[in-house]
Amino acid sequence: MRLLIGNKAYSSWSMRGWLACRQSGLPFEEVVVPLYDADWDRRRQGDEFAPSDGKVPILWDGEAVVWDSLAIVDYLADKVGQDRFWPTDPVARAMARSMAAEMHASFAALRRGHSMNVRRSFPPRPPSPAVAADLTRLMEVWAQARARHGGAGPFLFGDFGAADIMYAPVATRIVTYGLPVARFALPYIDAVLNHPFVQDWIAAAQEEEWVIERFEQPVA
Ligand SMILES: N[C@@H](CCC(=O)N[C@@H](CS)C(=O)NCC(=O)O)C(=O)O
Repeated sequence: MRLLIGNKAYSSWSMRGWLACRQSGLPFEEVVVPLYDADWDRRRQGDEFAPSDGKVPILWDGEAVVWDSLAIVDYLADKVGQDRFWPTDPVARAMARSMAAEMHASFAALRRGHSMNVRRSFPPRPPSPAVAADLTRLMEVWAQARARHGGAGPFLFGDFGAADIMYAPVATRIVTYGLPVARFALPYIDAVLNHPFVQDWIAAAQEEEWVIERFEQPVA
């Protein structure tokens, strides 16, 4: 398998696709392309991007091409077994799938206002009302997953899985921007940031030389 991703410092959707590949346990080759550089528009017209929407991550597996983080999770779960990605209990699995879908579709203010930057931390500032509303919703879903299905493990559904993969770049943003979260969330964020796959991603990001200025600014 070959995974095309953007800068590890900034590309949150790439991080999800890459974590999913690591979670699959399958070998894969990663190809990191610098987002939004002078070649970006030309590169995304090329064969390695077809037939995607010109965004990363994109997973190639023989003839199969999968161009969306959540679709990559689905594809890999089909390939290696759903239980590696989702809780086995159907009630917990229903919630995990819903939470992954909600992350994929929502939290727009939080995502747009606070770009991922796993290399930086900025002095905390009070969040805008829209970001505060996203954080309230985030705490609701995290609290429910932890309380109802967290069990003995530190992750949303006990063991590390697809829901944690989808929320991992939110955990890094909370730290980067010092966003206010409920106390119960702190050990969860810690567990995500200390997960070996997440640690590998962040370590590789430190080695990147590309800098995109607009992602290096604290929130206005
Ligand atoms: N829905 C896609 C979103 C992918 C996405 O927006 N990727 C960003 C990088 S994090 C990208 O490639 N942006 C390039 C562009 O918009 O030109 C997914 O979940 O994979």
